[in-house]
Amino acid sequence: MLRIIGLLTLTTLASSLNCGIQGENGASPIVLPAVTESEVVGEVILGVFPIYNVSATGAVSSPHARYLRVLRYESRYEILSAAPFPEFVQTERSQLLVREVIFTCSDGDKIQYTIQIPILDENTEAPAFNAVEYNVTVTASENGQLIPIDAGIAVYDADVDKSNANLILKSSNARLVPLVYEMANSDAFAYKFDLMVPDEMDVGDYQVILTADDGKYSASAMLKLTVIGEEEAK
Ligand SMILES: [Ca+2]
Ligand SMILES: [Ca+2]
Repeated sequence: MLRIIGLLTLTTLASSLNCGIQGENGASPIVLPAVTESEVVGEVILGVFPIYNVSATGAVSSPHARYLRVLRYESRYEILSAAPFPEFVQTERSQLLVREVIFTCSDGDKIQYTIQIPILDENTEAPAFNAVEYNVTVTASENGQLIPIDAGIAVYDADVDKSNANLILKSSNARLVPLVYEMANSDAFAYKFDLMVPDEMDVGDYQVILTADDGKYSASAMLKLTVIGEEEAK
């Protein structure tokens, strides 16, 4: 039994070291240095790998293939950007660009490599409200409790890393306190923006400016709030 295991190990090692990228056997991904999304908007050489004894290369089918271009020379393999990285980050909603490639050795053996390029999201997307103006009517309460206002207000930030979409939501009326919930959304970070109104707010019409700030960009919307008395509501 021991002899068989030893033989298998030797065979695997021999075939995996037959050709390919020098110093790499394909067992673990090759991770290139991280780049920030705005760093690459045109063609840039991202990595140069010395190769040996390679007769052909072929990319494994990958949704990321269109973002990268590769050049194989006799003794090196180059990987270049083919599309702007902000486009990659936004479209794929990912910060890891992956390319898998199969090298064919001159004797027909094959070896597969995974190359990973971390692309760091930057704060490039501004917050956005789902409307420019909201209208809502609430009844003044008699019992001293706070009344949550649900005016259908939602705010989105399409950045990919949460640190670039951590919104601070405010109302211009200090007596209207934001009540914020995070919502599930695959295209952007999304927040439901309700308000708490104290019952002692006088009956009348109020115009409230709502703002969303991500630390770099901000957006605003108008809330037209009407407070009516208990009698009026009946
Ligand atoms: Ca971004
Ligand atoms: Ca943002």
